[in-house]
Amino acid sequence: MAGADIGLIGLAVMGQNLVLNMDDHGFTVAVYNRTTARTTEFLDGRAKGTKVIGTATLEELAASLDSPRRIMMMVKAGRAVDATIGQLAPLLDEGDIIIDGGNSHFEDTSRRARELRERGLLFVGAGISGGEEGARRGPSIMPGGEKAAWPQIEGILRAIAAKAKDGTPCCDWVGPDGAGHYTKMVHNGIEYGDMQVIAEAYHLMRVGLGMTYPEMAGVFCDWNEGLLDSYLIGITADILAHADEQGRPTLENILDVAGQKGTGKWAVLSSLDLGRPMTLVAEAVHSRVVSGMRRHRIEAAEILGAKAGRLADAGEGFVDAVHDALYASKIVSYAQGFMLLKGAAVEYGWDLDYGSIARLWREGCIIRAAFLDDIAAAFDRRPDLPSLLLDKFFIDALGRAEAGWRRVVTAAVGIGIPVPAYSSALAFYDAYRSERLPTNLVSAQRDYFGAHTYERVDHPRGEFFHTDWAGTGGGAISGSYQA
Ligand code: 2AM
Repeated sequence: MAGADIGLIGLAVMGQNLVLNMDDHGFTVAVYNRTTARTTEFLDGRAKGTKVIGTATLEELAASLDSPRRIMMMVKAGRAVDATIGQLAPLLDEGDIIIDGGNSHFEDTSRRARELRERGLLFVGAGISGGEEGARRGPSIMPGGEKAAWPQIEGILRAIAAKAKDGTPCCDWVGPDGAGHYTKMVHNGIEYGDMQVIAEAYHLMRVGLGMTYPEMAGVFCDWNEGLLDSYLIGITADILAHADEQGRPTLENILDVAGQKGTGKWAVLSSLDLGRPMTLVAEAVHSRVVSGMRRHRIEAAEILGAKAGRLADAGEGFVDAVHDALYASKIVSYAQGFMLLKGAAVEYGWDLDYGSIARLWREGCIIRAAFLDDIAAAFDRRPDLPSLLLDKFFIDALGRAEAGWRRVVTAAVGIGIPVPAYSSALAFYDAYRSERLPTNLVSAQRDYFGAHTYERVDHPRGEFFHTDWAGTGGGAISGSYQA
């Protein structure tokens, strides 16, 4: 029964939608699911009338595929991926390709690529973003791993991917090992940040300015026509405009507790591991954590008194200032995201093309935005750009936004509206461009209590000094000078 172009394992909604998307593009897909009833249901239901081939065993799936076999897995991240690979690999031949399209941790992907390479199989970890709708109509796809697989899978993956306005598929080879899943993880972290900067704007408008829902929806509609043009701003306008059966804003019915699946947290953990600042995304993750402490918040509001008040002196142009605060914070967040990618490239020896990564996110995924063209252009101008904050376009953009950004953070602090993303982004911006930070004191403290030594402003880097701070002597560090 040879002849299928690709096999797909795992028929939850994402898997089903990718199969239908591949079928739309003329590919014959053989499918398998651990629970056969789900396969039957799919074939009799959504896949009825398509060319999709059902298989009841992995042996049958392997037998249905042309050589080299191409098999995409869309199973639950974690143990299920290893279990499936364990059963599948013995049924495959040298040069066959396994693509993990799930939300696997990049370190797992790197390990699996290594293990399968030893068995002569080509493993690809592909980050896929865009949710169920993206999977069906065209997601952003970030494949990485065994590059020898790319020519064999490029045609299918680029066909099913979203297309940017210029027609380019939002799918390109990212890099070796877990680079594809890493990029997806950074995407998800940035997504957390984008959502938080929007939530802060909503908070300021609703509480600080006392705006109505239709007014706020109008603002987001306007913003979506300009620099902030993006999927998340667009859906926020829709959400704010939505009314329930009684005509009340639907958003007012929704509990202020936001869940998370963990990829934002992974990005922040990696940023800490690699020593790269990802402060805005960290604030976004923490904001969700704080949102989950609802009982505490209710009790604290009673005991401590809710603080958030109305902006008395919002004055002219405050909404425009919120726009600028959001935009500037978003620039900082993306600058941090790309710094993290650079950190990973150094740490893991990946040669990443940052302009290309920005282009992958232009359509299909949750963070899709006009803004990504500006980022791609910045890396085109200078591929080794140390930070987006040093590109002319963003220097000018931040320069224009800065006054409004400071005004909003100051006002929010004044009336007790938390703006952790705007304020941490501003703190980062100010620290990043400070030639002299107060960290000389931190170094002195470390040397005082732990004889950790310090470097001096008037000596070359790499020379270490120690001071006998308390005049008690001792504590000399070998290889360091006594100063
Ligand atoms: P199931 O329908 O048999 O549960 C998302 O949960 C997808 O991952 C489903 O297709 C699910 O199959 C599959 N899945 C979860 N755990 C699995 C495992 N240990 N082995 C194989 N498939 C698994």
